Amino acid sequence: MISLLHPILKYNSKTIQFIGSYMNVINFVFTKLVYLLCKVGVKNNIAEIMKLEDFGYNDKFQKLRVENNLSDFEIGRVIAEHKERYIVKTENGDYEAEITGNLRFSANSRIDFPAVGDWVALTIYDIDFSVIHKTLPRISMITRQAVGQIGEVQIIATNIDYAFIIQALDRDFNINRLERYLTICYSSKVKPIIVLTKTDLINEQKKAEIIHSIKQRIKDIEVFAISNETHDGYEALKMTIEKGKTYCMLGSSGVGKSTLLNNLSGKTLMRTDSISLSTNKGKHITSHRELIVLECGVIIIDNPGMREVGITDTSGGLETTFDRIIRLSLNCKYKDCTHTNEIGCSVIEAVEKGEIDKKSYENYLKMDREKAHFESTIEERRKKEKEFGKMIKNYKKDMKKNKF
Ligand SMILES: Nc1nc2c(ncn2[C@@H]2O[C@H](COP(=O)(O)OP(=O)(O)OP(=O)(O)O)[C@@H](O)[C@H]2O)c(=O)[nH]1
Ligand SMILES: [Mg+2]
Ligand SMILES: [Zn+2]
Repeated sequence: MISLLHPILKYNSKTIQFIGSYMNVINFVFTKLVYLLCKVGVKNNIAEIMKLEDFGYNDKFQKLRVENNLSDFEIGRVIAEHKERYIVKTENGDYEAEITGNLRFSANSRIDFPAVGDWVALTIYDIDFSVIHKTLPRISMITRQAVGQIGEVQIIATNIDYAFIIQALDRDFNINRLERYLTICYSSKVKPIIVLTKTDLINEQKKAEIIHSIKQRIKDIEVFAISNETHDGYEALKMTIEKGKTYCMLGSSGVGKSTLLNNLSGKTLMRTDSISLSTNKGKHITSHRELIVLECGVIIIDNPGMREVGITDTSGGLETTFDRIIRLSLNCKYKDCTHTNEIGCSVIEAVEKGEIDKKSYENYLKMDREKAHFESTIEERRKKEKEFGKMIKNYKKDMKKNKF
C-alpha cells in the first residue's frame, strides 16, 4: 500500500515544496510592497497629494520653466533646508534633495543656492535621494545682511507675495524697526502687512495710540491688531488672506509668529514656547524656516525670530519707505545733498517745521548710511575678486610660457 502511495506522496511533497517556496516569494514581494507603500505614504502624505498650484505655482513660473528648458524635469518647491539638504514638495509628495555638483561649483555666493520658497527642477531617484538641477528665476526675494559676515547677503525666503511684519504690542513694539522691515519688503518687491499681536496684554487706549503713531509715520499700509489668545482681530485679518498666495512671517522671537500660523491652520504645526522670564525675550523656538500649506489653501513661511535685520537695499526700498523725504530732497539746493547739515536742504527744513517726524528722519539717515556701507563693502569685495581672477589668469599664462 505504502509503495502504491509513494509516487503520490512524492508528487504532493514536491507540489507542497513548490507552493511553499512560491509563497515565500509572494510573501517577500508583498512585505516589500507594503513597506515601500508605508514609507512613501508616511513621508509623502499620500492622502495630501496636491497640485503644483496648491503650493503657489502659476503661469509666471510655467513661463520661466519653459524659457529655461526645464519642462522635462520634475518641478517642486523648496519647503525646508537643513545644511544644503532640501525638502522639496512635488505633485507626488515631499522628497529629500541635494544640488548637483555643477550647481555648487557655479555658485558665486549663497544667493545662487536654492532657498525656501524656490521652485526647482529636479530628478527623483528615490524617496531619500533626488537631485536639484536648477532653480527657477525668483519673482521676489527677501534678504538681509548675513549676521557676522560683512558684505554677505542672507536669503530669508523667495517667491513671496506678502510679508506679515509682526510685532507684539506689549514690549516688542518699535516703529524704527517697522520702517526697517518695510524697507526690506519694498526692496524685495513684497507687499508688507503690519500685524500687531498680544492686544490682550494692553488696554484699548494704548492700542489706539500705537496704531495712530504708526499711521502718522507710515502711510498707505494695512495695520492689523490681533490677539492669538482671544482671537480679537482675527476675522479682519483672515478676510485679507488670499488662497494660493505665499506669505512670510517676519519679526523678533516670541512675538507670536508660529502661534498665529498654528491658529490659522487649526493645528499645531509649529512648536511655540513662552517668553523667557529672566530676559523677557523670546527663546528662539523656531529654528528653521519652513513653508507650510494650510488646508484653506494659503501658503505661509514661518521664520525663526530675527535679532538683526541689516539693510542690503540696492533697489529702491528706502525710497519707497521714506518717499516723502525723497520727494522733498528733489528741492534741496545741492544735488548731492546728504540732508545732514547743508544750507538750503528741504528735508532739514521740513523736519524743523515738524512736517516730517524727526525720529523717522533719523532712522532714514541711519539706514541710508548702512546701505552705503554695505554697497561699498560689496564693491570692494568685487574689486578684490577681479584682481584675484586677473592674478590667476596671469599665473596660468606664465605657466604656459615656461612650458613651451
Ligand atoms: N498673551 C498673548 N500671548 C501670545 C500671543 N501670541 C503669542 N503668544 C505667546 O507668546 C509666546 C511665543 O509665541 P511663538 O508663537 O512661539 O513666537 P514666535 O514669534 O514664533 O517665536 P520664535 O519662533 O522664537 O521666533 C507663546 O507662549 C505664545 O503663547 C498673544 O496674542 N497674546
Ligand atoms: Mg516660531
Ligand atoms: Zn537735503
